[in-house]
Amino acid sequence: MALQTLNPPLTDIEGKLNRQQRLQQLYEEISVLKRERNAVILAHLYERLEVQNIADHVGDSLGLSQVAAKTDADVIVFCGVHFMAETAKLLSPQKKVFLGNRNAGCPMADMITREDLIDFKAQYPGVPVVAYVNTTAEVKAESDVCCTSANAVNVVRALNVPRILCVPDQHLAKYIQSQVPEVEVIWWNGFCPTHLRMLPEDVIALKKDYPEAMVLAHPECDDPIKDMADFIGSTTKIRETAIQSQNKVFIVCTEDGVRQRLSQDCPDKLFLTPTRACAVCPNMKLTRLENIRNTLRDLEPTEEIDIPEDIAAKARKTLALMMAVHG
Ligand code: CIZ
Ligand code: SF4
Repeated sequence: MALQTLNPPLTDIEGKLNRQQRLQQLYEEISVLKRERNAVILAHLYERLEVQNIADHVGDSLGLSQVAAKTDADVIVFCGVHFMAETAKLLSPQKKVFLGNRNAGCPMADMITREDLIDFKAQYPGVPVVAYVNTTAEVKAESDVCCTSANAVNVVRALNVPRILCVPDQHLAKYIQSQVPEVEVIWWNGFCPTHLRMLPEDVIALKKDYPEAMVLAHPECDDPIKDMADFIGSTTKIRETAIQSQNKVFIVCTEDGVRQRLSQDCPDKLFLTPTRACAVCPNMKLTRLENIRNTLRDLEPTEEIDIPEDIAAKARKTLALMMAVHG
């Protein structure tokens, strides 16, 4: 009996050592391949920590795509989901762009197709379309201007129009509406399944145990969570806010990668997650170090992100207009 209780910890330690050795070997293989290919690795804050830790840059999809465009890399490996790699390709048309794992898609981005948007626009002739960056290049190409969760409110204000169509996230749209009441926001009914798994009662329960905790929420969360938030913003803004804050306890209402990253960034602070179901985006966790190694090793031409030029040109315009109205 005593032996049985002693054995599992030993196996655990061996397992951890093996995993550490395997990760170390993959890190080395990736570093060599990265140099050979003159590649830059980008990781979204929702990615696994080991993926974030091998990346040259970590952040949100637009910020990462902008940073990569300024490098002289020949190859971009984007550890994130498909629309993010498309954004990187739009801003770096001369570079070869690959997803860390080609199967990583975003269910929210897939909730509106180009055809859906054409029909939506036909119902509201002349009303400009504001597309969240979480959209396919095809949907961006049918839109007037893009926005991120960080700049959405300012982009909409700068448009100075009475009505907008907002796609695909109804929750970001409702947030914009609350901040810019003078504009009528007509939204598409898309949503992020991961952000909607966070429940207000879990935030309330955590607040009972940690009344001093600061609540940080992503606009993709449902209204009751945002109503409780001390800060609402993009992943990058949430991270900056938590790092700079004097506060020691935070309830992080966004995908769990951000909480994990913050726990690594600030070991002296406590980061809690408000969900019993765990706010993990399965698509964001698809990329493993093996996938990055294989992508860099093979540079498989059929896996390259390829956007037809007529679509790319129109989609690029919507990103350019966003940057023009809001840096
Ligand atoms: O575009 C991004 O990076 C997303 C989806 C989230 C965020 O707020 O950074
Ligand atoms: Fe899409 Fe939500 Fe996953 Fe982000 S967290 S990639 S919006 S499903």
